[in-house]
Amino acid sequence: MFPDAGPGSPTVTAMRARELGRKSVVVGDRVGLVGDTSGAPGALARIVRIAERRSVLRRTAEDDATTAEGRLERVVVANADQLVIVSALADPPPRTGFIDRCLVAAYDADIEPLLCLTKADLAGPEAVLGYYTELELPYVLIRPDSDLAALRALLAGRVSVMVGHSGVGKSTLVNRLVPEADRAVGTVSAIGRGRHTSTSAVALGLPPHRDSHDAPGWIIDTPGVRSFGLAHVSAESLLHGFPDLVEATVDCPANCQHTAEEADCALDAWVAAGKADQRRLASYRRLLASRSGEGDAREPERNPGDPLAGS
Ligand SMILES: Nc1nc2c(ncn2[C@@H]2O[C@H](COP(=O)(O)OP(=O)(O)OP(=O)(O)O)[C@@H](O)[C@H]2O)c(=O)[nH]1
Ligand SMILES: [Mg+2]
Repeated sequence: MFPDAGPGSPTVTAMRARELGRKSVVVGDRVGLVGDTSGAPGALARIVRIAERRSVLRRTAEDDATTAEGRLERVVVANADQLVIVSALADPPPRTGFIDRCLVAAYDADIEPLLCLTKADLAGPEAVLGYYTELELPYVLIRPDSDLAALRALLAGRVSVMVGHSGVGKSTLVNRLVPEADRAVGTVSAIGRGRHTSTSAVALGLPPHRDSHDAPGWIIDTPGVRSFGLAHVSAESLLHGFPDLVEATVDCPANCQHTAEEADCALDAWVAAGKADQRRLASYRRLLASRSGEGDAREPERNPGDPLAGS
């Protein structure tokens, strides 16, 4: 009932059938259709079933699950294999706190992360990559004139979703990957904030990859987000976004909360011994704190040490 849309298959217009009740259909869902699926002009099909989701990428408006905003949970996309975390190296500046949040969301949803650093023509990647040295985080560097071979190879045959702040170049990249995509591209204002050019998530079929006989895969462009709320992720699961720290916690006392107030938390010794970056531990603890409403709600994804941090 959920066959793959092969190359050349028609684009079908479909409505959600009433029997789906309150279940909503999100980008990436595989659905069962009835009615006119010919794709002919004016043809309308109905979505009568949603297949079980292989993965669900969620985010909340805020981190604090005790507030109404915090509980407002959005499904970003279903069935993604790969989370492409798009961060510009300048204009707007990279925020490792934001990237850390995306990593938590990816590991929590069992989706593989890929760091995509755009605007490499404007600034070097050293500061960002230095922060992630301890992680085996795959990354690609993008500049306007770079050939996209490395990225294309990583996207081939998979469903990838791009997330990132507004103005980092997600739609620009999608247009390069899928020339007929024709996604609107914005200008970045002087203060480095885009104006949220894209307003909805759209999945686009990738062109076939020369080294792969699998289905070519999909890339999903999403609207820019200001922050990536994690109220839906338990305190325990937050740690999974920090594979460079997780090993240390086997030496923690039982029920250790890993906060700075825990006198015997093994994470401090781990960092002191040079096994992980102190800034990563600080970022993890900042996430822990923001769950209980103690964090800085204004700029939740800014870490000290980021360009412009503290300004
Ligand atoms: N210098 C430089 N500019 C780039 C690069 N990639 C994108 N841009 C510019 O950045 C601006 C924003 O690009 P978009 O593709 O609209 O950004 P977006 O991430 O889709 O933004 P939203 O849709 O608002 O989330 C445009 O003016 C692009 O031309 C790059 O690699 N280098
Ligand atoms: Mg866009």
